[in-house]
Amino acid sequence: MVQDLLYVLDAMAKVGGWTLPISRRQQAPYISKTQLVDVLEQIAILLELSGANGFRVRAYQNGSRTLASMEEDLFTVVSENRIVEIKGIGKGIGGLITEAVMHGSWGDMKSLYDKIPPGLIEIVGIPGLGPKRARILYESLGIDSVESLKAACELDHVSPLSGFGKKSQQKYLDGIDLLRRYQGRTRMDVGLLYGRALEEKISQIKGVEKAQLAGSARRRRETIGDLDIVVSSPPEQHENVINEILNLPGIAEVKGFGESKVSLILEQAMLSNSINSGSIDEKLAETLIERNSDATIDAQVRIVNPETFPFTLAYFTGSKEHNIRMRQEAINRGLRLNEFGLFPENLADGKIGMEAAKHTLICVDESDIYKSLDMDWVPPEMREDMGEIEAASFSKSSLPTLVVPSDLRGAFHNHTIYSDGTNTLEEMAKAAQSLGWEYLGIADHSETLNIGGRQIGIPSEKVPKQSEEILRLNKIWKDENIDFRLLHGSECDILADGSLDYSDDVRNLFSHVVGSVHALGSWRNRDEIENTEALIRAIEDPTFTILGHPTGRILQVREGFPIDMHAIIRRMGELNREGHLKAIEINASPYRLDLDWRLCKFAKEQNVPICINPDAHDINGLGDVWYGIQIARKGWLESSDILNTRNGTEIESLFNS
Ligand code: DGT
Ligand code: CA
Ligand code: ZN
Repeated sequence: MVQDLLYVLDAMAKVGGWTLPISRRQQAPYISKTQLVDVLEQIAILLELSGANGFRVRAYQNGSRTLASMEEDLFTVVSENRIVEIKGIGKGIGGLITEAVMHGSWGDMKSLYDKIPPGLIEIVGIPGLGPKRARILYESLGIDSVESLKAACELDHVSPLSGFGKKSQQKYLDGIDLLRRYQGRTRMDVGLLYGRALEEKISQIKGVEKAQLAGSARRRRETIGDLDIVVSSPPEQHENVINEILNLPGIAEVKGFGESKVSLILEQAMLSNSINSGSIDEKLAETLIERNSDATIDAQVRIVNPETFPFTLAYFTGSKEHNIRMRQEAINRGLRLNEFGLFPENLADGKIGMEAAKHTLICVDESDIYKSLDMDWVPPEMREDMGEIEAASFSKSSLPTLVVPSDLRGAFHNHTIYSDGTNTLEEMAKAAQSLGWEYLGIADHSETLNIGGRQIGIPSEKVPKQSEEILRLNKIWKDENIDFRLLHGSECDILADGSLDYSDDVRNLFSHVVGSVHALGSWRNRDEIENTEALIRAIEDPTFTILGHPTGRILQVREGFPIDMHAIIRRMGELNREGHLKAIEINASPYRLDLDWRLCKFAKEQNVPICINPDAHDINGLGDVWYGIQIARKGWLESSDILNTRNGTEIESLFNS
């Protein structure tokens, strides 16, 4: 079952359906065994969806399975023309494999891939719903997406079909539900959007003194399970406040409520006409609404008396691990700490909840709680029991002063219409200036990057044109005494063997090179050691400046490739100590947030500078740095640990040296 779900999730992840792998290799074998195993399996499903006969479908299923269990090296077998001698691989499939391995092409398979609606691929794999049934649903009811399947089941259109019935229909609904729950967590940007909307709506209710987001959202985890909101209100208002909350717009379902707690499922309408602060949020809300996303998120709301609020807020902010340490600190001082207060042991005896709360030591805010335990207030992002308890204690008082968004003076990794961006150099520059930045690093894609056969990267011969345009713009600003410059960098592909795209001469034209892996296929099919060696090779190149989105992960969609990130950071540290500038980026796109926050402290200890890069593909994308800052804070970083807090002149001279 989990296998089924993973399979669907993976299929759904590939927005727009499946695509045939494109080789990035310069010579055979162009396509790896793992890639072929996947493709053959996909072809079997696509054939079944398109109504091909069962014999053909099974041939591809068998082919995939046979290949997966083949012990001999595929390239050797293919080169020696022995592939059709393998039991389970016929002439047709043998030919397909040979063509893919030796030439990297797929015959006429592309038309099969193009023919099937992506939504149809998504519904295959919902428990009990294979390609055969998906095809019947498509032909008889026009069902071509998870959404349309859900609607059809709810309207009872599926059960009358011959061979389906009420039981199957319910099973699909349960399956869709399970799928959503399994996907379960929500990206930080979307979670915060819902969280802030609810926070604001509750704050405006009469009788509410304060409503504040707690939980993983307040700790700025990269994904959020459910929202936790703590509400402060005088006791005589609680009943009314709860009623008002239950009547807010945008609630898909009330899962339960009591005297001090409401458990909700929020839906998209929560975002409509919510008074949101900041343009990033509004943009995202619009996009979600445009896509008519039926994403929902759970929210737990706790209503407490004003004097209890700081304790409840601290408790539900977590993390659980941090709370456990805090409780121990309390015990060490003869105190008891929970969501209702901080009690001297003897006073709290035998009393629970609000009854016990009467006996608490008084704390007007969170910092009072920490102070009572001889500690500095710990910023919520750091409450993960990763050393903050020790650093906060009065005996050390060594918590870092965390970086804030206004510390940034520019960024190094952004795209324009020269590659896959949608704004011009000038438009991007204007947007950066309006953020108060002193520089904007342009790093369009490099030559080899193509998606679906379309070249995305800038061909070598067009690089000088971009240089000239940047020089021209920089001169204008200089003449006008405006402290702003574009930095002409490149997001240069790191090829599978660790070499960098473009010739040395071309790469030397750039002010900085953001080296990134994009052809994930071969990196994900290799082991950690090979990948680590290849990446280190890339980093050692004299033109290499910044490691872009280090693992290539897309949150909740795909894992990054296997890599020993500690080894990478260690090597970068050595190179920095030898006088080279080798920085690592926190890709601030909320889809990536890569480098992971858990590795930031290590990078800092190794003296590897961090860049917070929005990887913007349009002017609005620049705002993503905010998410990068949250992650940097979560990783204990201070302004001085971050390269793009330096001023424009400093950066210019650093990149020139
Ligand atoms: P999430 O929702 O999975 O993204 O993560 P959190 O951290 O929001 O966790 P959640 O919603 O289960 O609970 C919110 C906070 O409540 C959690 O961070 C710490 C506190 N908490 C929950 N359960 C426990 C517990 O069993 N022990 C302690 N000490 N604290 C807990
Ligand atoms: Ca939570
Ligand atoms: Zn990239």
